[in-house]
Parts: sequence; C-alpha cells; structure tokens
Amino acid sequence: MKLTVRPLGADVSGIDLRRITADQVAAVKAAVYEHKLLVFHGTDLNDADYVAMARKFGTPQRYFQRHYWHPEFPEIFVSNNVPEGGKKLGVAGTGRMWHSDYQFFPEPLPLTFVMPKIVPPGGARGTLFLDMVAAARDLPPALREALLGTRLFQDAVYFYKVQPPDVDRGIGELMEQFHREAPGALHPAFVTHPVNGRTAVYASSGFSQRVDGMPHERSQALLRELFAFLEQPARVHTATWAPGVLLLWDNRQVMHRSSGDLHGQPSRSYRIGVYDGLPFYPGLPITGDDQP
Ligand code: 7UC
Ligand code: FE
Repeated sequence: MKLTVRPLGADVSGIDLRRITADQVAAVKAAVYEHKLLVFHGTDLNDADYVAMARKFGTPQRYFQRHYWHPEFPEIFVSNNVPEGGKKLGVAGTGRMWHSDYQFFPEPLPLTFVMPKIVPPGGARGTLFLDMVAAARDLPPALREALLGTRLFQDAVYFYKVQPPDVDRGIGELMEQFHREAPGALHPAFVTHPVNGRTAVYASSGFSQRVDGMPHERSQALLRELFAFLEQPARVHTATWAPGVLLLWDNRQVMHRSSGDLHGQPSRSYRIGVYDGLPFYPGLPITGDDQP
C-alpha cells in the first residue's frame, strides 16, 4: 500500500480491494485513523464485492430509514436522483449540510465509505470535508472556554426527506414520527479519539441544535460563532468524485457535506457505514456491532 498525503487525507494506491487481506485491512484502518480521509482510485467493485469488502472492516450498518436502502443490499445507503428501471431508487439530495454520519444517534457511525456511481460531468461534484482536529487546535480561546465541558444536542429532523406516503400528512406528525425513531442525542462538544487520543470538535451546523443547559440566546450565539469559524472557506477540503474513486473517512475527526448535485445533473453514490468495534469516544458503549 502506498499513501500520498494531502493537506487533509491521503490518496491510496497499491491495494486490490476485492482481494484485500486482513493485514491490509489493518493497514488501511491505521491509515484512516492517522489521515482522517482516504481516497482510493481506479476501484472496480460490484455491489456484492463492495459489501463483502466493507464487512472486513467491521459491521456494516443498515440505515434506520428503509427508503435509503439498495433493493438488494440493505447495507448500501443510496443517494441518487436518477430513476432505475423507471423507478425511484434511494433518496436525492442527501447530506448537503455539514454533519458527521449518525451524529444524532446515541452511537454515531465511526467509518464511512462512499463510492460515486454516477458522476456529473465537469469535475465539480465531490464531498467536502472539515478537519475537526485542526479546528480544535486552532479554535479561538474564548470559543474553546465557552464550549469546554459542554454537550451539544444533535438532531436531524430538519433533513427528513418527505416520501410519497407522506402526502396529505401534517409536518408536525411527520416530525413526531421521525423523532420516535431518531429522537436526537447529546454528545460532548469535544471528543477524544479512541485510537490516537486526539481531540476533535464534534459539532456541525447541520445537526448541532443547541448547547445543553445553556440559555437559548447564548447557545444560539455561541453556535453561530463556532460554525462561522469552522466553515471558513480556507478550512474546507474537497474530495472530487471521479469514476473508480472510493472515499473512506473517520467520522470522529472530520465533518463532511455533499457539494450537491449541480443544477439537477444526474448523480448517484453508494455509502456503506461501518462500526469498527471501538467506542466512538472513550466511555461510550458499543452497540453498533449488534446490527442485523
Ligand atoms: O438525507 C440525508 O441527508 C441523510 C442525513 C439526514 N443523515 C445521514 C447520516 O447518517 O447522518
Ligand atoms: Fe453523511
């Protein structure tokens, strides 16, 4: 395996993912914990190969909402705006907000693979990343002090994608239904990495709704200031999609967002989330390994 290090992340070459060995899996995991984001090139995995490969890294997740599922492989979360055989497949326009996957669940998702399947022409489609370890290091002291020891409430209800059966139902009822399955979760504003001990800011403008126990106005002002710091254009790194690219990132150390499908251009990607058998941060129970 060869790594070419970028300002955030590393390009990987010299691995045949279809025949990846246990030693190579260990090396790739060590590399993703070290570099936060890995970009593989020239991959050629069919859907069954992809799921089998992901299984070697841990327990693949089944997303809590079935309308994201690939019809044959529930472990594949389908982000897609192109009909398949005349039918809707997956969900369009996912992940356009800054977030970390499953940040709004008691046990967030440690590792995410994303494989672009249909890449809009023009090279402008990609996944954007923020280095949250660098953010913790660079955070202005006043912001750090205000956030130290706090927990943030994480919720994704505002990103619920309305589905055909939801027609004629009230927004309040849809929100209640979403919250029955995903009520949101409290997590520390700073998380410690279980492998390398690094500290990362664990906050995103997509999901982090408020600072627990803080008066509303102060909480909103503090989060606004935090997001303005985190999302400065100079802190944003882009992983550009291309055929054969496969991304793997560590949700404990980066936030990400989709660049969005440009002007409705065709776009499709297959995600597989993986529980890696380690607590998301020390002290948090591991339950993801019990996935069906
Ligand atoms: O449709 C989406 O943008 C999905 C988002 C609300 N959640 C992805 C995740 O795993 O956190
Ligand atoms: Fe995501």
